[in-house]
Amino acid sequence: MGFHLNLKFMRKFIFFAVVFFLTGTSWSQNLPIDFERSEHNFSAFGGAQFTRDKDPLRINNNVGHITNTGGDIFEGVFIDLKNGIQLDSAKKVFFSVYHAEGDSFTFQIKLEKNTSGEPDIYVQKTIKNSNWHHDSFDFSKAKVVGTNAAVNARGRYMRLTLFFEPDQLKTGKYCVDDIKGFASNLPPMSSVTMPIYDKLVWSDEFNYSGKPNSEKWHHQVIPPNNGGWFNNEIQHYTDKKDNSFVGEGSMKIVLKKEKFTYGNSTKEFTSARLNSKFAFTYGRIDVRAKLPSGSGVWPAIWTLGTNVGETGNYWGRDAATVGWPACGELDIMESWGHNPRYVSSAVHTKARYGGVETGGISLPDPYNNYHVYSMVWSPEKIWFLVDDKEIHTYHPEVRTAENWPFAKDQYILLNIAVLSQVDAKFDSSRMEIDYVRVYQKAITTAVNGAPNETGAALYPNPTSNKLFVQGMDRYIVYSILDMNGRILQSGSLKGQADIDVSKLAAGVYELLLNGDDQWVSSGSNAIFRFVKE
Ligand SMILES: [Ca+2]
Ligand SMILES: [Ca+2]
Repeated sequence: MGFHLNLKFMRKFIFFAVVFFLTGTSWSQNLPIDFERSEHNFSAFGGAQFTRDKDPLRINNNVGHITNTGGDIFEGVFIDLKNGIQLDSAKKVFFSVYHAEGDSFTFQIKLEKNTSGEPDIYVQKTIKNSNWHHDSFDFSKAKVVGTNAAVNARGRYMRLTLFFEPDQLKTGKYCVDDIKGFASNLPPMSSVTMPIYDKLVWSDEFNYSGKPNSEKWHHQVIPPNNGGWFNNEIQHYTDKKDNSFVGEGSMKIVLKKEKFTYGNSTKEFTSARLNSKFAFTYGRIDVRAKLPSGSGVWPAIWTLGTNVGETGNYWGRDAATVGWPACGELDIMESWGHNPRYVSSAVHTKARYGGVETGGISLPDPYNNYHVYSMVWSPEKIWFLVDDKEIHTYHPEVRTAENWPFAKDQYILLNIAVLSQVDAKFDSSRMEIDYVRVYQKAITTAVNGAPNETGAALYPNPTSNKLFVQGMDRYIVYSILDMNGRILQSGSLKGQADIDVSKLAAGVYELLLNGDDQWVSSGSNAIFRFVKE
């Protein structure tokens, strides 16, 4: 729901997303890439061609041959790495390149995490050698694709893309060999599976009549931006029953054409914006709703950090410590009337200067039919679902204060905004919400040595130095969280593993095990609560 993004940047972002959607996934394998094995096979896009063939200068050596056909300014080749390049301690990626025509050329290596949440990065330079040129790129001085901002890259990158003469329509023949870097020894990202949150902790079924239950909902009516709202919205929000009421099993939020004055500010439309008086960290939220329609009409089901300093919201009174987007914003469902029937989900954080990570789906008729809009929010990854179908995920590999403000409470917002392109004949439209349900995990209190339903066992409990985890035969990722959901320690385990907890202060903690379905039969995570003495 947040603020509008830079469209130019977004276009470039969309372009890359489309390219990779069309070209699919190449064969996964590991560094170094020396083209001596058949799996060292890149996928070409944008008109480029790739073959694995003989070195033009040295017999008995195979190299990658890339031909630019001049078909697109972003023609290139990419490969998906099985374990990725890790840029935490070692920051350099080594390579050899060769230009058949012998002219100088610009060479770029772009790295992507293949998970949303962090920008793609690149390093490039102009190379003048006519022979093989052996060099390295320092990714501590990488640039962000789209903004060209400098960044000291960290974490694991899974996709490696090569551009010769990027941003230019140029034909040419190039060779590449011996791409080396620090291969990650972490287990593949796919081992993080969706947790099952199945204990209902808060809900409103709207099985009553009248105003929304004031024990559960707060009306946000004070316009925080000089008498108005952000994003050039042209409504006031009210707590009038005309704009929000409950009956026949659902809550209605009604956007109306109606002159309304708040303070000195008069607007032509009224609507409602509700804040939940309940906030939570991690869990699943399901909202079953029918949407309003019309050009310029902008309904949203979303969450914000309770620490957002915004005048008039329910939580701002006590908890405001940061602004937007540092508080974090999770858009479970947004829809814009100018793009009918399309619903999308997005994540806003400080990491992309408030920019968004987004994904969506077109529904046949979200106006007359109920759909369930859901978010599953775990300590590592967030899934957005429509009718249980995944439409977007957010999974930064290295979570920082900038890209992951999501280890703190968020509260729920339900509203309809309206933008100036609304039809002159627009009269009113409404969102109907059948229910809002929040689920969290039923936590296993680990009994000393007794396996839980996933087959894992933890002992001793309480412990002073080490926790032994037994019962898995595959890599899993673990995190130790404090009771505020903050991750204090994480890593990967295999076999009869132990975790050093000697540095933790005495207290109660949770151990989260992100198994895969080879180990955790339900495909879910397991959470144990343990006591450090
Ligand atoms: Ca080779
Ligand atoms: Ca209901």
